[in-house]
Formats: sequence, C-alpha cells, structure tokens
Amino acid sequence: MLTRRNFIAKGTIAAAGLASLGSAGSLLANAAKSVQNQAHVSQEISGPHSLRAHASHNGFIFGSAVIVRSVQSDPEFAALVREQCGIVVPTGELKWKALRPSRDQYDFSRPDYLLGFAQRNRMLMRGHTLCWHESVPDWIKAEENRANTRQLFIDHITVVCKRYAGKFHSWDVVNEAIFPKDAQIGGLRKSFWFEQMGPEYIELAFRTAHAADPQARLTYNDYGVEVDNEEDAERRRLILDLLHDLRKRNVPIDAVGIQSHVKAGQTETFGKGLADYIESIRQMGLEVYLTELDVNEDDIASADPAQRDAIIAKTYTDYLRVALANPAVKALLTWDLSDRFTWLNDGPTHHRKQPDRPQRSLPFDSDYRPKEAFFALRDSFDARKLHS
Ligand code: 9MR
Repeated sequence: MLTRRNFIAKGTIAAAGLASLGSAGSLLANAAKSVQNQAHVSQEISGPHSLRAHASHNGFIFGSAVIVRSVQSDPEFAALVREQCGIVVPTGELKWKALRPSRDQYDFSRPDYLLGFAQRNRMLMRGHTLCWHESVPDWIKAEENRANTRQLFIDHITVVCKRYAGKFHSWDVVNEAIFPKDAQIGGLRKSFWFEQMGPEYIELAFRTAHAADPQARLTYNDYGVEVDNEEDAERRRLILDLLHDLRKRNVPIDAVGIQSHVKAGQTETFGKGLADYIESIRQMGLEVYLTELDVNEDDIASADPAQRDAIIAKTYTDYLRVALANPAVKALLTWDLSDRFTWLNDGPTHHRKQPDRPQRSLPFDSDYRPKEAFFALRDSFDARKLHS
C-alpha cells in the first residue's frame, strides 16, 4: 500500500506502472484510473499548493472539522491538518454532552488541546455549538434542573464563551433551530430549549455569548438550504425571517453557517435558490460560512471507486461554483478531512442504500491520500469569481 507521502512523490510513476498492467484486475485498473484522473494536475499539495493557501489567495479561510482524538493520537493525520487547514473546529467536543458530564462539571480537556494545536500552528478555531437539540445532557432533564433551565443555559454559555474569549474566530451559537414539521411559530423546532424557554432562547443565546466573548463572530448554523427544491426553499425563507427578526431587534449576530452536507447523484441542482439566499444574508450585513461541507455518495449506483470519485468531485465543483460566488462567503470547512473519520460511515449501516460500501466523501481517502475531490476543491477555489 502506498502511503500518503510516497503517493504524492511517486504519483505519476504509480499511474504509469498500474496503467501498463491493463486488464490485470479491476482493483488495479480502478486504482490506475483514479491516479491518472489526477495526473493532469500537480501532485504537490503542501505549502503554496495546499487548500489553505489556495483559499487564502481567493479571499477566504479553508479548514476542517476534526475529532480531537484523531489529532491527538495520529501524528500523520495531525500533519495533514497542519498542512491543509487555516481553521479547525471540533466535531463534538464543545457540545453540551461532551463538556458537561454533570451539572457541576466541565471537561474542557479536548477543546483545550485543539486550541493549543491550532495556536501552535497558526490556525484559527471555531466553536460548535452552544445550543443544539441533539446535545442535551440527561441531567438537565431531571426535575430539579428542568425548573432552572434558563439559568443553566445562561451559565453554560457564559462559562464556555469566557474560557475561550478572544481566542475563537467564531461560535456556532445556535444550531439547527428551524424544523417546519414541528409546526411551531416561525418554523422553529420543538427542541428541549424551545419547550423550556420558548422562541426567546435564540436571542438569549446570542446576547449571552456576546456579553461573554465580544470578539468571536456569532453564527446561526443550519442545514437543508442548498438545493433548488420546495423543501429547501421553505427552510431558506424561514431562516431569513428569523435573521431579519434578530437584526430588527439588534441581537448580536455576525454570520450564518450553511452546513453544506450535499448529495451526489441526485437530480436536484444547486442554483438560484442558494445564490439568492447568500445574497439576502449579505444584504443584511452578515458573513456566510460553509461550515460542514461533505458529499454523501449513497445515491451513486456505480461500485467503481474511480467513477464514484469523479461524480463526488463534480458535486463539489457544482456546489462551490454557486456557493463561493458571493464575497460574503468568508470561510469554508469540510466536515472532517479524511474518509477515515467521516460521520457518514458512523453507526449502523443496514438503512443505507449501499450498506457494505464505506463512503468516499472527503478530499482525502482513509490513507490520507488526496482524491479527485481534493483537486476539485482546489480548482473551485481558484475559479472563484466574486460578483460584488
Ligand atoms: O459528526 C458529528 C458526529 O461525530 C457526532 O457523533 C454527532 C453527534 O454529536 O454530530 C455530528 O456532527 C453534526 C453536527 O454537529 C451538526 N450538523 C450535522 C453533523 C453530522 O451529523
């Protein structure tokens, strides 16, 4: 097996060698195709050839979400993150469930580690997230705490934001608050926070975060706004209504996160809906971050890795052609950097369309070798044409 390092050095030689084996076996042939697909571009991917450098050259910050443990325990992965990222965010370690084993305990060890790593390597760091319906610890639901939810909420946001005050680029203050199926006012999700505090919890979260860390850019982060269909159009309308309302009442908010969990092999397109959405956010004076970009490839019928990689790469290109066109977009993070860690391979597989096939969703494969998606990202960064 080629390692990531010698793959990069010997990429062209490997392509030629494997190609000469012709029909020696589908695996080898696929590998040859996959490497050949990349042969037109430089195999240099570090320093000025990194995603980080190409993004910075085109007016935004590139980075990735990481599982902190993977950076702590795997030096090769840590080197890859250092090489490619100008910003990092922990996938789970700043959520309530991770930070708060009990009412009286905070465990900052993993986010602290990541902050040190980021600072040593001149990377920025984002925080994710202060408020999410999926990360509500059991202890807060107990009767004696339930009655105090509002105060516990304020205390949590204050303590966590103060710890990192002046050190974070931005915070996802509220995550995924819109869920029209719950049939609540403004399309708001009937989360624990909503049920305990009503719609006011959103404003309270932003005001509390701002008081504790006036420097971090405070972000509202959500999914399901990326494609041109009715469902996403409704979600876009509801999120824009929420943002207008927050702005009208001078709630301190600086940015909107578009999660960008997109799908390959679907008929729906990225187009006017997304472009208009980003422009509306810009006109409110807010920045836009593409916060959790990855490509779910479950809908691709082909089992051929080379074909799948090409379709995945094209999905990145199609998405970024629209998403990066607006100058309001100031940051882009993939949701992990390597297929080894993607959440799309987590948990039970029986419900997936391709249950036996690990997803190849990210720019680097599970051995940290760049795939076509890497080059699609880099080319998309370079193709950025800003319409101001
Ligand atoms: O990728 C994250 C996974 O490792 C965690 O187990 C999970 C629950 O904390 O959250 C995942 O990240 C989610 C993010 O916080 C919000 N948007 C959707 C992401 C993927 O589920």
